[in-house]
Amino acid sequence: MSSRRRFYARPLIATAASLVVLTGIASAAPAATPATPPAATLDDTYYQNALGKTGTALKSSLHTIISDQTKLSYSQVWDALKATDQDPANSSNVILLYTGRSQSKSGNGGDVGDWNREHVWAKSHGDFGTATGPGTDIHHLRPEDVQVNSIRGNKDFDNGGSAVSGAPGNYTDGDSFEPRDAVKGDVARMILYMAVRYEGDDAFADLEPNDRVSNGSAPNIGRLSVLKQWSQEDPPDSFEKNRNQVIFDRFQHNRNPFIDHPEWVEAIW
Ligand SMILES: [Ca+2]
Ligand SMILES: [Ca+2]
Ligand SMILES: [Ca+2]
Repeated sequence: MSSRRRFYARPLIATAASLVVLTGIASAAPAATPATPPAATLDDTYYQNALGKTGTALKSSLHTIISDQTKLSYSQVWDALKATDQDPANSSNVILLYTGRSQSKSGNGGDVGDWNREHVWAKSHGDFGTATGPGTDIHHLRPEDVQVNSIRGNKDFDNGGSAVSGAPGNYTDGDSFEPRDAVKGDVARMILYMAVRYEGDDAFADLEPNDRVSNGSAPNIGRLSVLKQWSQEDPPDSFEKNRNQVIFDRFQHNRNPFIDHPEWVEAIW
């Protein structure tokens, strides 16, 4: 028994010794390490046709790139938002856009205290409703408290107003809504994504930002100058970037270019 153990032990010791020697050789001669090909970046692949462009040429190129997507039904949006907006600190919850509240994924619905599906590009601006299309595009759909969603309504975005009850840091007046600082840039980049994605070449209106409030049912959302400022002040963070990646990997297979390249806001507008 003891001789067998020695028999099997010897090769193990020899192997360990060889590894030490090999490690020494590998570190002395880097060429011996198998070469890892550099990972292709999004610029090499997804955005390659947009690079180097600006203005309307960039917008047109991005429109073509991001229009290649899977489209969800409005009922599929519920489950998608449970993944895209999951609380990084609690996988049972989602984070609500304006309130910032972490709330149970299962607390969705239409009653007071529930969360529902906020259209950041208000669906009456261009009257696209909840048919599969802009109304179900989760790049601009976010979980929000039912009552706060109702207070935002279809208002354009601008600075100013009175504090919104139940949503610290948000303000509103008769014609506009100002989200809390942490999501100001997110809101801007969602609006600008919609402007590039929807150009009137499908069954829906050409959505475009302008510098007004009170756009009503026109396919416009303001105010562009304020949204540009918000995008600068609140650059993409890990939550927003992760959300873009989850949409790309698991749901729509398209991206929000302004999260990947915030400088393209100024390059187009
Ligand atoms: Ca206002
Ligand atoms: Ca943010
Ligand atoms: Ca457009």
